[in-house]
Amino acid sequence: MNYNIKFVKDFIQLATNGYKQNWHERNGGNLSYRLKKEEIENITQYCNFSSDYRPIETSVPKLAGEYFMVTGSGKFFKNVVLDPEDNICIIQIDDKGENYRILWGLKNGGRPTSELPTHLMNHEIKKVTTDNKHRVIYHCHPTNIIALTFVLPLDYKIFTRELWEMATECPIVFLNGIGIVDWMVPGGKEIAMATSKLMNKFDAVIWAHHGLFCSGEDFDITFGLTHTIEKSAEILVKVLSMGGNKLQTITSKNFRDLAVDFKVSLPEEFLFEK
Ligand code: 2HA
Ligand code: ZN
Repeated sequence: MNYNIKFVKDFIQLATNGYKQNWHERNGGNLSYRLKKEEIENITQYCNFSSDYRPIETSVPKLAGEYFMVTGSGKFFKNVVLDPEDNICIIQIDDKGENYRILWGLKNGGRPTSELPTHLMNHEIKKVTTDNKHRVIYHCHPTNIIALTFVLPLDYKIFTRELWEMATECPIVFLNGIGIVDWMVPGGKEIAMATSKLMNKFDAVIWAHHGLFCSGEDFDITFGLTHTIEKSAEILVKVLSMGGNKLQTITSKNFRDLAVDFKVSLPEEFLFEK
């Protein structure tokens, strides 16, 4: 592999940065990237097209033939930069959208991430709803977001509004809010279906008592979204830890004023009176 190719470098760098944020204990978290046409041309020389197809265990017909770079199941984010070829892989989806084959990587064996069904179903919905723009799906275990799922109601309107209040730029960064999936068994089609349904509307979905999924056009946007959400969650945890009595905050009227100056339209469902 040529590690100077931009998407390859960016993929590895995101894994390293996520690890440094403490979002990837042990083998926690996973990352996938949908390659562009011209990027595929630059890596075919490194691919082995004779490997067998294996079932995805869900169906993603709109991703037929697509190529993805993904982290390996059971692999540690910490190790991606040290030995990419052992920890990540490039896969291709078959023409029905039901099987994948490994073209490169995982040189010592293994499979793509255990959350492959959720990654691919999220990619499928985002490919359609963003007119082919979104290419990165990132799952991590950020401490403060997870902590909040024990004390806030698991209601996307309350979560979104509470997090918006913690940092002025939040409503600009996650204007459509954050979705929430109640606790479910990870790693299968069921949680993939619940998550991708919410990805219709949101770019970020919380898995209660587990972690966060974010979607974006590129690595910086997706990591930045994750970082912004977790930073505001950290502030909220601190506010709640100081007794939770806000003497002042950003009000619905403030948000409306912000929307005018920033020329955005904030969904009214998050601007309720409290
Ligand atoms: O171990 O984070 O959700 C990878 C995961 C599973
Ligand atoms: Zn996880």
